[in-house]
Amino acid sequence: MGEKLMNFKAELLQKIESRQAKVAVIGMGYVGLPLMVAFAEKGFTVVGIDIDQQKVAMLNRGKSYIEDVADEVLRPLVTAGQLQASADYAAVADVDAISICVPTPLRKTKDPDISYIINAADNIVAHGGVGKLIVLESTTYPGTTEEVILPRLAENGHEVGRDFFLAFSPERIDPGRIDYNVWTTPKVIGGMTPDCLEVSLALYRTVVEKPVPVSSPAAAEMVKLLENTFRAVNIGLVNEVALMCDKLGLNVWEVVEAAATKPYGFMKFTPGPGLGGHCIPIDPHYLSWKLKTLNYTARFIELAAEVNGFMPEYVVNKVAEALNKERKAINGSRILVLGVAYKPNVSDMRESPALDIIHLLQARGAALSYHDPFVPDLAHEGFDLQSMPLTLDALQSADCVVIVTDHQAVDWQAVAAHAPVVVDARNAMQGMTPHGRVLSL
Ligand code: SAJ
Repeated sequence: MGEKLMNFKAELLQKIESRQAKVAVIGMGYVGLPLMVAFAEKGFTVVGIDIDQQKVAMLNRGKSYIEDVADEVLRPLVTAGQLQASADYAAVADVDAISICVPTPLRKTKDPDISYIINAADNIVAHGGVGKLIVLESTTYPGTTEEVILPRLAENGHEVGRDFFLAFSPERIDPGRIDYNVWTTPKVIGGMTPDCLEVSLALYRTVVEKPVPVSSPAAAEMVKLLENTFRAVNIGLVNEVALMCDKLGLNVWEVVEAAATKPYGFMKFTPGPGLGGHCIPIDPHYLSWKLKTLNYTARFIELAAEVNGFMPEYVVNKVAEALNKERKAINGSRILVLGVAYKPNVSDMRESPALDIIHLLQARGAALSYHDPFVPDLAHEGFDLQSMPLTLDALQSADCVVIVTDHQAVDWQAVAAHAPVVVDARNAMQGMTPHGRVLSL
């Protein structure tokens, strides 16, 4: 090993060991902010970089904008000068390690949009990306680190593992989860070279109880996609079981609950109105897109997307069926959508199936309203609604209440007691004594 590498690596390991290393986190969202706090709490000096000036200003005032990070945690770290934020990439110039936690959305064409990752890499290079450890955390297709990031960092003859270290480590931050945090969630890490792996393990070992080394960044990229594709495919399976139970005249909720009594070899997933969120509906398409470039069709991913994508229409068909039993049509009926966030007890609307359901009902002429304690306003292409209070009158005057997201905060007893017709896409009426007609998935 060359003299230069020996010094660079030894120096970086020493800085990490002594907590003298300065860490930059690019992307101060639900992944980046908790990671910044974790490093700062361990004694590192941390700078967050984000294009959102509001996030930068709030963080520098010790104010959190992420539900999982309390002001009381943030403020002392900012006051102590251990944590700061900047909208200027120049801040990466004098740091020793950089974690990239920027979004990886899909384009309208369902193709990966890695422009945020590329922008981060180009800015790191522009501000002297050499002599640092760079770890990509954003979920992306296998090969991104090696095929997209590495060439940019290796410009001007810089060599990975000698002039800079490069690794991939998928984020596993689950907003709202309290049983696991940054320290207790094992973290997979794949380095471009053995020295890259050694240095990234040394850094992450300070904030993660169980780092999990794998053989390459591509393996680490694939691990994350397996994790979330596993969910999308199993949710697709249980949604298809719901469609099969409907044909068989069986109660899918009873079937799932009974299957879940199997103490081994089964993992419970529940049917629902479709697949929402910023991870599960998106990540598998990164994998299927990459495999398409290798002339391989990821059949399970595509089939799960088809089944999950049909569920909003299936729910609307159930609404039509329920109203038909009352000799009513959707057209002109007052329909109250109950819960619009993408999953219970969160305010996040990204990819929420409620949006599809509302569009479909609107297209069939429904007089729409909604209630969601976490979502006061809902402005989307073609509609601009406000959450209405869940009063007795709102329940009694609706021709049909559609339960799309079963937030714990909702008074489900009142819904059962006063709603004349309910379509229940979440089994929220389980155990209730409904006053009116209830159609479940
Ligand atoms: N859903 C179902 N049936 C299920 C589970 C989920 O219809 O049995 C629906 C949800 O309503 C939602 C969508 O699928 O619309 C996704 O739900 P999710 O429970 O997978 O929650 P997410 O999207 O917040 O996924 C995150 C992921 N976390 C990370 O990527 C770090 C995922 O890996 C976690 O497993 C998941 O949280 C979790 O378990 O909460």
